[in-house]
Amino acid sequence: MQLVDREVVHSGTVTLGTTASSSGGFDLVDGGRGGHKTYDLNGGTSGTGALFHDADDTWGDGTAANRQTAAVDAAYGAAVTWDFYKSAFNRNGIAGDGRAAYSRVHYGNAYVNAFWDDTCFCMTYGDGQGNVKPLTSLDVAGHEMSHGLTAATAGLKYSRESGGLNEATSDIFGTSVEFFANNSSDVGDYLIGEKIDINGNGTPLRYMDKPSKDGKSADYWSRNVGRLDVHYSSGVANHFFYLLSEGSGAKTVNGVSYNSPTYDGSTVTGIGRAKADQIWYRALSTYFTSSTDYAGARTGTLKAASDLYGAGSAEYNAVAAAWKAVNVN
Ligand SMILES: [Ca+2]
Ligand SMILES: [Ca+2]
Ligand SMILES: [Zn+2]
Repeated sequence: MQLVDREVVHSGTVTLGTTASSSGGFDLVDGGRGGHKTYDLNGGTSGTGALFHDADDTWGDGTAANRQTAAVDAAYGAAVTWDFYKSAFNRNGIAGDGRAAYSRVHYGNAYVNAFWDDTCFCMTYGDGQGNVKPLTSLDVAGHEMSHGLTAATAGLKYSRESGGLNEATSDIFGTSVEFFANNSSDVGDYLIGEKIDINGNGTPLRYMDKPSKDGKSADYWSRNVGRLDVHYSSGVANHFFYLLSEGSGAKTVNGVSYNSPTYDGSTVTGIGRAKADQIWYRALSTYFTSSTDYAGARTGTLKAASDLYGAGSAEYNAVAAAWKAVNVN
């Protein structure tokens, strides 16, 4: 495994693992993290295309015009996600078995999405509008790969309230991956997709402090929230996670300003993202099932907080307060 600086589109210059090739040069294979491989689909939509290879082990140049650039973004996203799961949860990879996923970039033509596929246990990225805005930012990578984590644990069904919880789990851990990276070119924030400019006007895809800022997501639970698209019903849990981590009201984190409201006007005091991550992960991996809804998520996270910090602990009480603040009782 080599450790060399590489230029990536969204994350500046980073250090990653590559592997010397038997035929000379280097392959984009991360031997330190299960042997994760990154492939060039070159506009294709199936198979694995070609493994990225480079003569001198300096990859990409920070522009989308260089086709290695999105590849190192993808490899970096996979590496940081791997390291975050290991560091935060002592989990060995997405499935917890030490097996690496693989990543594919340059999928299709001007494809404006990225997706995880459990069948291939692989991650795929499009190049975005005009093939110049690859969807390879860190939070998107962490989001998509965390769908693999959910599939390997709770298996939350991708519809109605369980689907909202599935989507929120990906936003939660995608965000935590971004904070964990501690990368000054893409600081940690409670916004989703702020680097990929998918709306074309510089706004992020989603906001965790007040999800309705996107014009579509729910801030609070209501009886019909499960009828929303799962990317909008997720708002309730994203808002819960923000409140549990940072608390209600105005706050600036890493230079980004937030102002998180509560359903009942209550004040919530945060316990920090690290503890909120532990509670969510334990609930996801121990108590949530395929059919867990918001009421079940409340019960599961309270049990998790009780296991980790004690019933009646400040953390346990904060979980209860944060759910109440998003109208889950
Ligand atoms: Ca960021
Ligand atoms: Ca973000
Ligand atoms: Zn998703």
